[in-house]
Amino acid sequence: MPQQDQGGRTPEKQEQLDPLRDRPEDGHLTTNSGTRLHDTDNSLSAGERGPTLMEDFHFREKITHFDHERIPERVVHARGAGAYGHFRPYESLAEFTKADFLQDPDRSTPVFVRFSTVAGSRGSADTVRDVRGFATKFYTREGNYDLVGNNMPVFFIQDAIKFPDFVHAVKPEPNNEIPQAQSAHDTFWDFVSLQPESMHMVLWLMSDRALPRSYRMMQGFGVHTFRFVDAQGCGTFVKFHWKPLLGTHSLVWDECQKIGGQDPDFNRRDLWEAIETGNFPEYELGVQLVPEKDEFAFDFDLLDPTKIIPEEIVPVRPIGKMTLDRNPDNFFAETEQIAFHTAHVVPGIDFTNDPLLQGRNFSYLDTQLIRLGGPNFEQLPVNRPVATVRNNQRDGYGQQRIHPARAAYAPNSLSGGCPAVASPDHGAYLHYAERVDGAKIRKRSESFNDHYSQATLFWNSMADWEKEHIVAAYRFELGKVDTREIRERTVDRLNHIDNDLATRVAEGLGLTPPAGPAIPNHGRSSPALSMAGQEGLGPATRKVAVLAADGVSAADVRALRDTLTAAGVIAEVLAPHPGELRTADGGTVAADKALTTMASTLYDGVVLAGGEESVRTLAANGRAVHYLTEAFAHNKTVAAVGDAVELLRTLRLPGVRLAEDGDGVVDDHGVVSAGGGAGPTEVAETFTEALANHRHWDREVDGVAA
Ligand code: HDD
Repeated sequence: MPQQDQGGRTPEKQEQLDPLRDRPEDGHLTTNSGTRLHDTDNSLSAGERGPTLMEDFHFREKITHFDHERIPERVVHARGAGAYGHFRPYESLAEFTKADFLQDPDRSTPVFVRFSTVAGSRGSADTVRDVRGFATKFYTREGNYDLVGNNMPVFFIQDAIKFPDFVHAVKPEPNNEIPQAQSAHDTFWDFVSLQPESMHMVLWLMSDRALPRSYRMMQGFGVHTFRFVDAQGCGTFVKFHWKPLLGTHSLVWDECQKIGGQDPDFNRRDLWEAIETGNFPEYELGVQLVPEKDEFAFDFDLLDPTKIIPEEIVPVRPIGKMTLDRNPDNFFAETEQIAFHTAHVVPGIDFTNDPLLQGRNFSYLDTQLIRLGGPNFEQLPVNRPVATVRNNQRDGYGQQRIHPARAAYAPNSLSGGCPAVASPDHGAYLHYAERVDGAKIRKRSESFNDHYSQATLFWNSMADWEKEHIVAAYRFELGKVDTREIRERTVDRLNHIDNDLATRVAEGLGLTPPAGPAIPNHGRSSPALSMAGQEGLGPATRKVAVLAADGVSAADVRALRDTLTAAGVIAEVLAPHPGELRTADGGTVAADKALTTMASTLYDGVVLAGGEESVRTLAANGRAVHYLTEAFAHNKTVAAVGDAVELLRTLRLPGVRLAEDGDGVVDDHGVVSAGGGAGPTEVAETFTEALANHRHWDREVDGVAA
């Protein structure tokens, strides 16, 4: 019998959490020891105007608890947002791994995913230029498996011992704690320009991958080469990929900076709202599989986390789908207290000797001890495995379990030898029997030495607009670097990747461009690295602003709402004021929000509804006009319906042809308009199609989107 997801409510984990959920509506206010209270507004005092009494146990308990509410934020990835969901494999992967959760397409496994930025502190903005964390906890029947990945497939350093150096360099500078959540400062660029192994990852960081439109539209990567192990103990190298079904899409830098002020919770809100409205984010899990015999078949080392395996060499095989369908009930209890650990593995999944992974396997357990206050963090509700936990580990801060057995040791006879170890046939984890032999040395393998070829591969694979954005990002970031030598050194590094890149960046910084390439460009590319063409399922769940004012055409608003909603697009009517709008035919329509509280940056497209009076009002409203010009400058889909086309015409959008009288629908570079030959529904339909392209990069807009 296939297991029911019950609307994706992941039954095992749900059942486990339910009894722990607070039900304030079920009773009276009490102290932590359960004594009922009759007043929580006034402290106990000696007389009406007298001092507060020490005896006031309620006051003391309430304030003491408050004083201790905070725990240390994560040393990296402090800002995040999470959700529950479930994962189901498409088919059995028994050929490669014995991992139980990858055997049966009829069985779904509960998951919790936490997305995050890396550098900023807990209260920083979502839309900063940064890597995004993509960490998934699978609550499998064999124990928790954590896939702790990022939205970029490589990393800054090759050995975990460099991680504190890297993080100290990217975090705010230690003297003045500036800047928050930004890599655009001297210490970051000082470090990376002296650490050529970071060049590939820095290029990803300067690309639009660092500015995701949504966590729902972001790829994820396990980064390291891991190992699948089958029932016979045979290994296969594996790299993990998450692919969002909505396609991979980004914001542009100008938007990011503005959204940082307009809605610092932009990505968090987007995830929350999508799940609340039933638009459950979906991701396909894919694997690149490499037989062990091919370990040395590549011109890079599989153990080097600054390298990808190009998809054209080893294709990504889709193996299952994850759906996120439930928001946490309490941010702190769940999203903040979830504890990921790369060494949370299950039988069938093992490590390789990637030195970054080896170090991570130490760091994640260690960090939870300080962050969550002791060794019992696995007992926090969100961390509890659905598999049974049984061992001789005892006591410690916050111990939740009552262990009745006298014997907390093995071997024992008092508890009949229990808990007894399991054999691999009964699900015990057996480390892959890799043969290891070597002298103790501190030395990086020579096979890790090529720091530039794959950076060049990435650069070569970019569309023109992606290259333009990368160049602009380097100019911005390095423009914020005060030390000239650091800027020069970085340009020199870039010249090892590509001469054109180095030249363009140097020119933007007023530096002398390099005379010629330091290394000739190898000319290879990998189309899978570009975001161009990664459209996904269509326009569904995109957000559109419909601009209107009193006197708007009711037919236009209706046609827009109906057509957009039918395509799964979220349409919001914005007007000079929220509430009811008078329509041209004497009726009313609802305005969802005020123009002033929103901005074009918070939408994927902007449409101007018709209606003579409404258009006249909006033409005189600088903010409304700004919605249109700004959305156009950010290469978004823009449209005008009926007589609103004339307002669009007055904006003289460069290089765009608008419909003339009598024309049908015209879509020119994502600007949609119609003359008398087409009605509002047809405009809305063409607009919806154009919206699915995400952006229209072929517009003649002078660098604003970069
Ligand atoms: Fe890490 C958190 C991803 C290298 C040490 N890391 C953390 C999170 C993600 C990653 C997604 C947030 C998890 C959550 O949402 O709670 N980290 C990566 C990736 C890496 C990587 C993809 C390289 C491939 N990390 C890395 C190294 C070290 C760490 C080399 C240390 C040697 N990472 C940590 C940490 C964190 C962490 C300090 C902070 C909070 C936590 O673990 O729970 O232990």
